[in-house]
Amino acid sequence: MNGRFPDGFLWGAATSSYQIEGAAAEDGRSESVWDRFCRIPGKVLNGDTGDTACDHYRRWEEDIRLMEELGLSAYRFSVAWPRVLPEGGGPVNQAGLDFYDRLVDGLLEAGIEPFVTLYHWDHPLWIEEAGGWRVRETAYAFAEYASAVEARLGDRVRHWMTLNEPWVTAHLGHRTGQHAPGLVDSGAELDAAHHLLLGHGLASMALRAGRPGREVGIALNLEPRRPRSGHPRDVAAAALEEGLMNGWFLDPLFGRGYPDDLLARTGWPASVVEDGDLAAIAQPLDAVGLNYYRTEVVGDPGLRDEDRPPPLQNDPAEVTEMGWPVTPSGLGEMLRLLRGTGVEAVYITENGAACPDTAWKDGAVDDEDRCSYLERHIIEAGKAIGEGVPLRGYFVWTLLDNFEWSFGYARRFGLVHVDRTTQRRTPKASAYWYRDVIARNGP
Ligand code: IFM
Repeated sequence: MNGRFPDGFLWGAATSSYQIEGAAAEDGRSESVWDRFCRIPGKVLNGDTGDTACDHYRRWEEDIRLMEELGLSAYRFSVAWPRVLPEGGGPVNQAGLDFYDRLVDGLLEAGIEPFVTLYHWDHPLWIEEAGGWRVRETAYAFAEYASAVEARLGDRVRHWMTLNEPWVTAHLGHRTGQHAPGLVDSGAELDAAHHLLLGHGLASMALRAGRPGREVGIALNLEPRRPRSGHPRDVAAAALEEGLMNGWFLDPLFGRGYPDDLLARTGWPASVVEDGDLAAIAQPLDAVGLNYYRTEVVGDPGLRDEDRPPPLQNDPAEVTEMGWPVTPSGLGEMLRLLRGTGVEAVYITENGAACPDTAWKDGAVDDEDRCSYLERHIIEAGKAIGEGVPLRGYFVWTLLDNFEWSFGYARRFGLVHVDRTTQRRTPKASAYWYRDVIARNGP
C-alpha cells in the first residue's frame, strides 16, 4: 500500500497516568508502587519522581486543545488504579474517577476517540504490600478495579486495553529490578507474568459483562531478536529471549498455553498455574495493541568472539537517545506475526523515539530525527496493511515529554516539548509534521 491509509484509520498519540498526571496526592489518590520506587536512592535518574510530571491532572483541557491542533482522531491514556481504589477493601473513590470522566467527555466533545488502558504499571502500594503480581489475589483485585472503571466510563468508552506491556512489568520489575517494585528474582518474573495474564483474562470478562459492543484488547511490546552469529548457542540465546517476550504472552492469550520449549528451557515450575487459568487467559481478544520500538541483536554471553563464526548481525549503527537501534523492518515483522493470530483488529498502540532535542528553530524543537523515525515506521505500517494486516490505528509515543521511568525526565519522547520549570507546552517540528501526515491520511 502506498500513500494514503484506509478511510477511518485512526491517528493518535498515547500517554500513561504516572508519566504525565502529577497530582500525586489529589482527590484521594493513594501512593503507588512507582511513588515508592522513585524514593529509593539510585533507582531513578536525578532522583526524579512523578509527583508533578506534566501536571496533566490540572492542564488536561489545554492538552486536549493541543490534540485538536494536531488533528488527532484518537487518544490513548491510562487510568491510575490508586485514584480509583486508594485503600484495600475500601470503597471506589468517585472523586478519582471524576477526573477521567471529565477527560473522556472533553475528548469526545473534541471528536477524539478515547482508548483506555487500565494498567500502565502504577498499581497501588497496598496491592504491592499484599504480594503484588507475585500473588494471584492481585489478578482478582485487578478485575474488580476494571469493573469499577467500566461502571463509570463504559457508557462512552468503546476501546479498552487491559494491560500495557506485561513483559516489562514482569521482567524489568521482577527480574532485573530496573522498574518498580525493583525485585531481582527470576522465579518471580514468570509468576508475575502469569498473574498479569490471569488479571487480563478476568478483567476482560469484567469489561464485557453488562455492555456489549466494546473492543477489549491488550497492549504488548513484541520485538524480534536477531542472533549475533550462526553459532547454535547464539541462535538459541536469541530464540529464548524472543520467545520470552513474544510467544510467552501470545501463545496463552490465543489459547495455546505456555510454549513447551520455553517451559523446558526456563525450568519454571508453573506451580502457580491452577485449573481454569489458561481458559481464563484465553478470552476472545477483539484487538491487540502493538508497542514497537526496536529489534535487538542477541548472542550467548558465554561465547567468546573468537569462537563465533562471522557475525550474521552487527548492532545497527543508528540508535535513539535510549541507545535503541532504529529498525523499522521489525515493525512489519511483528505486524505480520499478529496477522497470523487471526485477531480482527491491530493497533500500533506505541511507537516513537527519544531524541536529544537540542536544536531549536523558529521557537520550536527542530527534531528532524524524530520525524524520520516516525515516517519510516509509518511507511512500514502502510506496507503491512497492503499485506493484509488488519491495522486500524497508529499512536505516537508520546504526546508530551514526560517521566520516562528509571530515566526520569532525562529522555524526551514527546511531540510536544514541556518546560520542566514552567510546564509550558511547545509543539516540536515533529508535531507539525505529524499534523500534516494526519491531514493527508498518510506519510
Ligand atoms: O515510556 C514508555 C512507555 O511507558 C511504555 N512503552 C515504552 C515507552 C518508552 O520507553
